[in-house]
This record gives sequence, structure tokens and C-alpha cells, in this order.
Amino acid sequence: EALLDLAMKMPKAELHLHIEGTFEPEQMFAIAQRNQVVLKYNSVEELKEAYQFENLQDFLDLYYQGMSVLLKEQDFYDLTMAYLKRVHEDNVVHVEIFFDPQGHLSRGVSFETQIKGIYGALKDAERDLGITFKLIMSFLRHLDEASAFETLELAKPFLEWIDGVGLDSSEVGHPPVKFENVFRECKALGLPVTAHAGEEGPPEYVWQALDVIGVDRIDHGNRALEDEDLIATIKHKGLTLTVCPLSNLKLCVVDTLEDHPIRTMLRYGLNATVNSDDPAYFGGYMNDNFAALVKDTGISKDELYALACNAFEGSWLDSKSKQQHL
Ligand code: ES4
Ligand code: ZN
Repeated sequence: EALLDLAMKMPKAELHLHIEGTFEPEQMFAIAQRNQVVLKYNSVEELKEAYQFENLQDFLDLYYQGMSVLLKEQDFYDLTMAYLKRVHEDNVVHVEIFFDPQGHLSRGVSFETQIKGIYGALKDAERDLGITFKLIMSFLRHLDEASAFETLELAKPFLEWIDGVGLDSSEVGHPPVKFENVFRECKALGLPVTAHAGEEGPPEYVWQALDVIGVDRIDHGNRALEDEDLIATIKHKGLTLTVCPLSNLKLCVVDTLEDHPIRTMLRYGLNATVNSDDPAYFGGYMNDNFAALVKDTGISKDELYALACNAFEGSWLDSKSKQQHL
């Protein structure tokens, strides 16, 4: 089909990707073995059978277990390089990826070990595959603000490598306002800011991301559609929504892809984009997400093109680099 072919071949930018969520079971077992770490699952097949989630927390429990085998700089390098090689095949030419430093610090893995591995792979892939990148440090919202502040201190020697800050993990019960002070400092340091909001949490959390945190972008944002004033405000501010169709399906944010709100977002004039979130867990990388939209939603050529353009527009590239992509 011509539409599918266009979607697969067009150059794309991915703005919502957790590098720890690209950990494929095969690679997880290989790295566990070389680090002499024992996983709770006996085989790749057994692990994959556990990938059935009823909500975000079900997934996060497995996600934190999976990342626990990452110990050495080389592990972070290999993880990141595998992702970049994979999305190069999907014609992804720019990535803005999250990492969760607190998910590794809590296990005794230094900030330096993590970021040297991830950044090293990003630089090598920029040189060898031509993929440009931004690296976003994300705070875990189920932890307290003091922990986020400690993480920010550890990040300070590496600020040249850090292009922005995010907020992820368990949303309900952990509203953006909990992190008001630490994001104020991040912004004072000149860092762009984004936050997961409205994935499972109510419109009020999206309002807080806007009004309390002052986000430059919104990750997911699905539930913003429940509030007309919120829709109008997001549109007025021209904020980008980093939407994740297969993630939403796997985590039961939507029942079917036909019910997915991404086309409604475009119709409302919102700058929606397509992203894979945690592709190793949710059954697909960038092109799998586009292919699913083509197959299940009746999306048009113009809509596909708008989604791809929105990602470059909403990226944190400087305006000159953006123009070169558009
Ligand atoms: C995440 Cl899908 C999602 N939502 C919130 N936090 C996350 N961390 C990794 N994936
Ligand atoms: Zn996410």
C-alpha cells in the first residue's frame, strides 16, 4: 500500500523514548549473563510472556526489573547503540531520548557510568549513521523531590551533555506540583522541560505541567482532551504532544487503536507526534507505530505528513537544524 510505504520511508524524529524501554529480552539475557546477574525469568520466552499489562504500574514493575542488569558503561552503550541501529532502519533521523538516572543510582550505578555509555553511543551513531540527538534526564515522580534535587546535583558536571529534563514513572498520586521547586532550578539552568501528563492522570495534572512547571512539551497528553479550556490553551501555546499509540494500547490507556485520540488531536489543531515510548515492551518501534495507525485508524496522507513534521517542529533542535529537516 502506497500510504504505508510513505509512512515507512519518510524521515522521522522520535521525541518520546525511554532508553531503558528499548531493552530487548535477548540483549537483557546476554548482558545479565556477562554481568553474572540472575533474572527472575528463566528464558526469553518466559520473560516475553510476562509482557501483558493492565496499566502503567504493571509495566513499570517489569521495566525496573529489566534495567537492573545494566551495571557498566559498556552496557549503557550497547543498549543505546542497539536502539539507534534499529531506528536507523525506520528512517528515524533525529532522536530525543530519556534516561532515568534514579533507576540506576539506587542500584549503585554512578551518574557518570550511565551518561558516558549513553552519550558515547549517541555520538558514535551521529557520526556513523547521521542520527542527530538530544539527551533528556528524567526524574522519577514516585520518588520525592529531595531525590530529584540530589540527581540534579549529580548531573551538574555533565550539563553540557544534557539537553533537557523530564518527569516520568507512576503518574497518579504524583502530580507535577510535587516537583515545582526542582523544575524551577532546572529552568534557571536554562534547560528545556517536559513532563508525562494525562497518560493515566487527570486533566488537572496537565494544567499543573503547564502552569506550575511551565513545560515546553507534554508527553502523552491524552486526557487533556477531556477539558475544552485545556485543549484551547495547549493549542494557543503551540505545545507539542508526544503521543505513543502502541504504548497506549499495551497499557490499556485506549481499548483499541480505532479509539486512539491522535487524529482528534490533529483535528483540534494540536501538534501531535508519533513515538514508541518503550518499544521493547510495547511491541514496536517507530515504523510499527506508524504502520498500526495506517492499518487501524483510516489516517490520511496529509495527517501522516503533519505528524512527521510536528516532530521536527517540536524537537529541541535549533531553528536552523529544524529547517534543514523540513
Ligand atoms: C513510561 Cl509509558 C511511561 N509512562 C511513565 N513513565 C515511564 N517510564 C518509562 N515508560
Ligand atoms: Zn514515556
